[in-house]
Amino acid sequence: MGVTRTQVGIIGAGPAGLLLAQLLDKAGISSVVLERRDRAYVEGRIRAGVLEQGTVDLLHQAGVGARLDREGLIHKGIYFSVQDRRTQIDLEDLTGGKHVVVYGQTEVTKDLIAARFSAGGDLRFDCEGVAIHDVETDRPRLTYQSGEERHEVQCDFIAGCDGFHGPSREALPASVLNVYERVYPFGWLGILAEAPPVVDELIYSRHPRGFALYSMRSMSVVRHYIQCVPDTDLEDWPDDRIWEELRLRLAPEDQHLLKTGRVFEKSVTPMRSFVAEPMRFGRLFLAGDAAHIVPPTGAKGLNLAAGDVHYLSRALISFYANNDVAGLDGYSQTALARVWKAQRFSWWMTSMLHNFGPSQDFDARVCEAELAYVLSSRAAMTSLAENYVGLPF
Ligand code: FAS
Ligand code: PHB
Repeated sequence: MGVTRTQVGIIGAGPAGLLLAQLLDKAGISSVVLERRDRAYVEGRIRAGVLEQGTVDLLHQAGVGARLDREGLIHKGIYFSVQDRRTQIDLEDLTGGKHVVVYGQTEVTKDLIAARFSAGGDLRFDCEGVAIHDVETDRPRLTYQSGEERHEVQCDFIAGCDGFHGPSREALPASVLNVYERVYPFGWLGILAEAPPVVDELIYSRHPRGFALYSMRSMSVVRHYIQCVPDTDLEDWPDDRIWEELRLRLAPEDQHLLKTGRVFEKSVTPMRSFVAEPMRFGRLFLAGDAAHIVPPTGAKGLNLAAGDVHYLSRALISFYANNDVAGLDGYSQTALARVWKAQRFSWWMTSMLHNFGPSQDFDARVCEAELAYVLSSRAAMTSLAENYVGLPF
């Protein structure tokens, strides 16, 4: 059995686990990151695209802001397309100068992995059967299998950054764990394609045919989504049908702006709102999708993971520097306060912009009225803008 001793054992090499390891390393705190999949899989996953300023700042603190500054696209606003009219929500004007940066999560992950290795970080891929032990003691452990060999990581703390399907949330006893969930009656069919964006910023479209989002990864690669049934079979959606649906869900005067191109990624994402409480049990701390999932309508998933890591890294640094446990003891409450605000915003954006089907006529009318009010009121648009650019940590 290979045994490693470290200060923080981290499960998962997604944005949460990698960013935590990098921030701890900058503070001289050792960690081991155990990732189930291989590096190519992790670096190949297509996910989020919009970074809040707080996330950008954290990536700079972690020493991975250079390519982000070079290649990230600063977006000063977003568009809503409703009832055949496109309206700009000027984020910078409404929030006193704040904006978002469009930079794919895939690139964030690649930058963080490269930084971990160049710092000599202990980042391990292909770790099978990661198991969590003794979190109610001051000597928690992780075990896993790699090929024929068993390994053990002895640590002071464990960070469960293993996403929605990982083992860490299950390590909380049923008597302690509270779960809050809402599953939506639709999903998003997303494509990545070699084509120019429709316009210079994102378009969120509420349309009788269903929601659509026109996003991008660069000025030559687009990331578009259409609302679809949750169990959509991609076989039913050849590229031409997707492009036609994307065209139809734009305002008539914008439809000619949609340029098609080679589709090189196609996937369906289910929609749910999910929170697990508490986010700490003994020496185990949950961060990111391991603790919460938001519908991507508010572009919050990746940014919430960064927010958790902000709080957890500060708490761990304060513990090792000053033997101060206040941050650790307050972590769950502090992180959840921000998680629930983002849950509310993501649920509100999702409810307002999606078509819930004929059985929801009253709700549909209320959502249409809500959207009409938002687009006619500076106060309402300001509230949307300050949530979209990210609430303060
Ligand atoms: P992640 O899921 O990214 O990472 C968890 C890691 O843990 C993975 O690498 C996994 O392989 C590993 N792991 C799991 N089980 C393990 C085990 N037993 N042992 C070791 N490792 C294990 N958010 C947005 O803001 N905008 C979007 O458009 C958007 N689109 C999304 C599309 C999809 C298909 C999905 C699934 C999510 C999307 N999200 C989006 C949310 C997404 O970006 C997450 O919020 C983000 O990946 C959270 O990062 P982590 O918490 O690190 O979890
Ligand atoms: C994306 O570009 O993937 C994206 C952008 C904004 C969202 C969701 C996804 O709200």
